[in-house]
Amino acid sequence: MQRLEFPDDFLWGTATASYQVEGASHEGGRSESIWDTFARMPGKVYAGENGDLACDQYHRYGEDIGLMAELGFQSYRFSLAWPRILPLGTGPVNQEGLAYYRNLCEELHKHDIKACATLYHWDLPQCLQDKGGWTERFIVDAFAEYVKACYDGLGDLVDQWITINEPFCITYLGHLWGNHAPGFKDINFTVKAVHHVNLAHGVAVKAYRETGLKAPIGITLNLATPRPATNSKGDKQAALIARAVESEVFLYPLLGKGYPELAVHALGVPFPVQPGDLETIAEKLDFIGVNYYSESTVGPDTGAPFKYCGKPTWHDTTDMNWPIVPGGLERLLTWVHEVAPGIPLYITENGYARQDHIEGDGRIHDRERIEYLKQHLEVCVALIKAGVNLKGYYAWSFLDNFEWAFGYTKRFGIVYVDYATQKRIPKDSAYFFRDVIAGYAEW
Ligand code: IFM
Repeated sequence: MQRLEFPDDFLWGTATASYQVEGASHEGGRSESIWDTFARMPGKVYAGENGDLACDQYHRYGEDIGLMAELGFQSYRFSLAWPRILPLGTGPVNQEGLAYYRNLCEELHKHDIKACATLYHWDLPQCLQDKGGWTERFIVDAFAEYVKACYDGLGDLVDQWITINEPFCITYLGHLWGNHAPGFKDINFTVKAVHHVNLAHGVAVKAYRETGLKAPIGITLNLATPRPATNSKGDKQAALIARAVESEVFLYPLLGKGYPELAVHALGVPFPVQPGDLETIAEKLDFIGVNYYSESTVGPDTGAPFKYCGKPTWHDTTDMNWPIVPGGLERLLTWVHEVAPGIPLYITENGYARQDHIEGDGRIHDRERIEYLKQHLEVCVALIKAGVNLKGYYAWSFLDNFEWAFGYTKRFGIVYVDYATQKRIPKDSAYFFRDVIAGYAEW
């Protein structure tokens, strides 16, 4: 018999993000974000889908939170939409937007669920993008103004703050590969965006400390420690470059280690660092959130932009085509634990995309997702035993939702959403979590 045993104070949560679930994109005084714009561009999002309605959580948060409570979740990680709180990007606060999040937090507390708010999960106000967005330094001051409005308006209700979700996606997917908003393909933009996102995080933490609020504040990184295909020198070097370019450019400055030489060399463009920036980025963190889904395998490629490329592997894949590698979570968190000793860690996302269908009995028997979750939770238990300071786990996602460029085709939820009716149906994996959280997880 296998048994999942977690410390009593381990925090069990589930996560979503504003543009992916809220809908009400033209209600409550919200202005347009870069994802509204991007979704309208032909060919950018599957079948021209968008987040206008999404899961309609804006109107259904009561029902959603009730369901979270029935399943026993202790924390809900959601994100605040910048265009809902400061529709002009900076300047006047939209009280209706703030009220929505105050109501959401109060509803969570009514059910004894903590509110974990991510300040930025990719929905930049379009009016700020029109001035250059993350590629221009003014964005850091704009972000400072926005986060201040959030601390002032919600500081008494938020139990855990996350400054920014997945800087890698904001910068590389949005500014280099072009498959996320704003859709650029420019290495100069990318390198500037990396530095401005890092700096915005630091400024947000600094401003938070000045408020005197006490809830913990951290960041969520989708770190990757790609593995070398073989033990050859070339493959090992490719893996080191990949880790430097994809992860260390975010993690190292946070830890006061500056930008790694290997990445600066591979990117070929200097970071626009000004005096004092590196100190600001390294403001003390209360925790690091790590999102983990998969691990890639790499080798050298002289023709590729950063001289490495992905290699095929034998692993089964999810509906995202992402290899299922639970051992990668162990390698990744062991590395983070080594470079950031003592800092509490949370898995702020982990999950499985699957072609779910309502079956004859009206339920969703998502066995593969449960298998994936079991394997990753077993790794968490092993990591904690090995001394890694892992304090909690957030399942991605609570609901099926708008999966960015894939539209609604990819279902990550532990709760199924029938988009035609907005009916929520907990999948078997939701009941699996209920059992794990209640301490019954054995098989
Ligand atoms: O849906 C996304 C989420 O917004 C950020 N992390 C990865 C998830 C799955 O792709």
